[in-house]
Formats: sequence, C-alpha cells, structure tokens
Amino acid sequence: MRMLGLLAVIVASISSQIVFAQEESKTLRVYNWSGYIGDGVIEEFEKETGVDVIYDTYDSSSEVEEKILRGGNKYDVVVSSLNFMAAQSKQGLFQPIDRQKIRNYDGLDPDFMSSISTLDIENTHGIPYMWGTLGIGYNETMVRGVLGSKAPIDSWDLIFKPENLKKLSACGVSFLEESTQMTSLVLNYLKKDPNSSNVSDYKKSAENYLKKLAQHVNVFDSKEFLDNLSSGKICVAVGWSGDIAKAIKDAKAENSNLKLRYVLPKEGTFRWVDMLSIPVLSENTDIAHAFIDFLTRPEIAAKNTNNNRYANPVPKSLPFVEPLLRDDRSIFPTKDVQLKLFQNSPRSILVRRAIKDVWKNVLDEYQKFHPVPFNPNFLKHNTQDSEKIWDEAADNLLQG
Ligand code: N2P
Repeated sequence: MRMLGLLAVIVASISSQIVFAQEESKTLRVYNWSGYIGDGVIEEFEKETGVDVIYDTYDSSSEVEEKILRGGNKYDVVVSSLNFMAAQSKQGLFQPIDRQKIRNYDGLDPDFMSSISTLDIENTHGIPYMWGTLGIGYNETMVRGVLGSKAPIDSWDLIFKPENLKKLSACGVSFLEESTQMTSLVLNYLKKDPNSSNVSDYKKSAENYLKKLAQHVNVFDSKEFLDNLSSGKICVAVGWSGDIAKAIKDAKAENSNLKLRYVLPKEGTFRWVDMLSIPVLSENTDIAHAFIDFLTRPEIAAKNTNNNRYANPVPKSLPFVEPLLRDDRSIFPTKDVQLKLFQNSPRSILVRRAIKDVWKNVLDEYQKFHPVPFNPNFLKHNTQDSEKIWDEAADNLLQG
C-alpha cells in the first residue's frame, strides 16, 4: 500500500512537470515581436519548468526574417509569419514539430489548422500563435475634419488615392514599414493578384504607385503607430488589428476623447497568421516543444489574446478571454468577413528580392521629401547588409 502510494505521488509529480532530456541546457532562447505576449507568461513558464528564458524581441518582419536567413542566432522558438515560415521550412530552416510533445495539439481549432495547411503543408513545421488582419486605424474627427463628411473611410481610397493622402498628411499618416504586406495591398487595390508571382507586377505596378504616394506619407513604421495614433500625433495608420485595438484601449484609458476606429476596407485585405516554430539550429528541442505546448494551453493563450488583442487558434481559451474582446469584431471577425479575407502567400525568393528592391526605391523616394524622418528608428533595418542577405539567399537558390 505504502509503495503504491509513493508510486502514485511520483507518477503524479512527473506528469504535472515537464521532463527534459539530460543533455539539454535549461535555457530557452525565444524571438518574438515586441509587445506580443501576455503579462507574466514567460515568468510562469520559467517557474513551472526551472528553465531560464532569454527573450528577445523585434519590431519588423525584416528583422526576424533576416536573422533566420543568417542562421537564427541559435533561437529555439521563433515567431514569424506563416508565409515566411512555410517558405523557409521548405528550404530546411525550420525543424518539423513533434506533435507527441504538444499535449494541447488536439485543442487547436481543426478548421483553422486546415486553412493554413496548404502553406505549412499538413501542419508539419509550425503551430499557429495568433492571427489578425491588416486594415486602417483612423481618428474619425481628424479625418472628417480634413476630408469632410464624405471621407471614404470604408475604402482603401482613403489613403491610396493620392489627393486624399496629400490632404491627410496634414494630420499625419503612417504606413507599415513592411515591404511584402504593403506591396500586396497596393496590388490588390490596383485589381491585381495580391500574391502575384510576376516580378513585373511588383517592379512596375506596385513600385510606381507607391512612389507616387511616398511623398505624402508622414512615417513608415511598424511599431510606433500604436502610440502615435493613441496620442493624436497621427490621424491614420495602416496597421494590424490588435495594435489598433490597443491604441483604442490606450486612448480610452487616458480619458482622451479621440474617436479612434479600425476598418477593414471594402476592396478587401488579408488575414495574416503568426507561427511558432523551431529553427533547425536549435539544440533545446524538448524545451522548445514544451514552451510551444505551454502557449497553446487555453488559459495561457487567453492571457496572450487579452494582452495582444489578437485572436488565437485555441477555442477553449475563449471563456478566459475578456468578454469585451470576445465580442470585438475587429479582433474576432464574423465568418462572413473571414471568408472575404485573402491569405498572404509565400513568395519565391526572386519575388522577395524584387520586393526588397521596390521597397528600397519607395523609401528613397520618401526620404527625398523627408530628409528628417518622423521616426528616429527609420531605416534601422534597411541596411546594405540586409540587401546582401536577400541577394545571397537568391543566389544560393539559383545555384541549386
Ligand atoms: C506586434 C504584432 C504584430 C503582428 N505588434 C503582425 N503579424
């Protein structure tokens, strides 16, 4: 009896803890977007497992993508977009996920998993972390003040028609510093395939159009638009749903009377998905799986949604999500709206290199009109070094 009792205690304590292979270090290196994890989540994982987490953050897709192309700095878990992750898994940069080690795997929404399995083929290399949309955050009073009561706030015309953009630049317009997403939106607006595999669509159509707009854009940035919008420094931001939702919340918390809104323009936009995956150079794969598993626990996924204001793929997390967020259709769009969103698909390395060139030319055009940029971090990631990485990746591919 006593032996059995002891055995029960041992079994119970083993099953509630995560046991790692002896040779693995007890350190986990994680790379994620800034401001993209719930309060206390890392500390909770550390407390539960005894693992030290080295948690680094980035502020734009190019930062993480270039780091992974360079070899990933030995990160064990990386958050990156589905389209990048899927393309680079095919190039061998990410390890397959061992589903046996993700105890909450069955809790992932099967419809959602199937909707991303055309890119991450059969869901082999990544686990979805959060998803959202790309739309327009705007300050209604300021925008109507500039464009009048007929301002086309339900349309990309609001900022993609040069005459509107020019007027709005008086109250401040921010575009994402995201080459693929912005060129894709412009192609969609020009009624071309937003996922075009035709290099000239980017080099000619998207580049020419964006160059016309660049002079009227006040700032290209992927991080500060949230604070810029909630503090009234700008009146329009092309941005991600959750960040705009945070700006709206922050403005309310500061008792500001700014009327901030988020709109998915009627010409359409895309749904993006951010994935958790394990770079090929990671040696702490048991711990990496344990961390990914931890993030897919309903309570933890809910903490992340509550902080990040993005939807997660764990339906059982919903009871733990703040009711105000659960009912917010900009965070959880209706099925009807979801059906209208397009997926941003992986580009070939040659298209990606073309996008990189296009983007450089667009930002050069912007700089001609803005010798002193609005954002002090502007161009931090747009260095010659980063050009070289994409050139090398393309050359490697061409060589075979
Ligand atoms: C961090 C969230 C960015 C999500 N601000 C974009 N995929």
